[in-house]
Amino acid sequence: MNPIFEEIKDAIVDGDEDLAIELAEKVVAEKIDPVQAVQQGFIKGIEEVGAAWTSGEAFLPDVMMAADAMKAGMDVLEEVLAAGEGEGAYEDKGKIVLGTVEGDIHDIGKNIVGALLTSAGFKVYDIGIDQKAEDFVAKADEVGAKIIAASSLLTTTMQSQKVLVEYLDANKLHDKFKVIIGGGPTSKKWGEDIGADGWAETADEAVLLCQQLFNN
Ligand code: B12
Repeated sequence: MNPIFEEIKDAIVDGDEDLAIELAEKVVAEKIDPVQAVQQGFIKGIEEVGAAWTSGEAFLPDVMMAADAMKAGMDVLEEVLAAGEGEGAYEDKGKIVLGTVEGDIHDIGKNIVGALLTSAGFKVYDIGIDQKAEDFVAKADEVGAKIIAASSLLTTTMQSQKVLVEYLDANKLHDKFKVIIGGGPTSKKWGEDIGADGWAETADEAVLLCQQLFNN
């Protein structure tokens, strides 16, 4: 494994934004695989901080600093990730509307899902955080997306994923748009229970899921 991935992980754990940017720039300059940098570096770092917070070894400001460092580094990588399969490739792969559900402001996982989907050739319309069911649907309608992807990191806001599916069903739009869900507290079973069309545990599984859904 390239030692830079470990350095990236440590930069995130330390909440060192400048170093995260510097290392991401090095990934770009030296043509190191950006997907590996995300998976082996950035995600590993934020996971470590998350675990430390959960066990009481880290505090909220530590998490916020790590999240900021993560964002700053990911911003640098976004362009090379988007260039993944060449310009215009998305036209063939399909359009996806992505967002974090109502009541939830977590966006690190969502952004990674967006980056990897983009890098796999999909056109991703990221509508941001704290989004209502009708906002997801309005955007999907506007751009002609086939998939709506909804992220939730809180047990309370998981309910908003259910509301999204119910909204589509109630408006007879579920044939038009498929819904996929994900995020920390969600599960395959939760996806099945609420009538979602798919669930993925990680961003790379989200890519496989979208590839399957677009082929059907
Ligand atoms: C970073 C973080 C924050 C940051 C968010 C910064 C940001 N810009 O996102 C800050 C500090 C702001 C924050 C705030 C809060 N947080 Co917080 N946060 C976290 C933390 C540490 C990491 C989350 C994360 O980014 N993980 C890394 C990413 C890469 O993983 P991920 O999001 O799961 O995403 C992956 C997959 O799930 C999947 N995926 C994600 N989305 C989607 C979508 C689709 C469609 C698909 C297919 C896949 C997919 O792919 C991703 C990549 O592989 C977690 C702890 C943890 N261990 O997860 C707590 C955690 C989620 N937070 C928690 C809480 C309670 C809060 C607060 C309520 C705290 C408070 N008291 O204010 C607020 C919430 C405010 C709100 N209304 O949303 C709890 C939730 C508990 C629960 N079960 O409900 C957790 C679990 C911490 C804990 N153990 O208590 N948080």
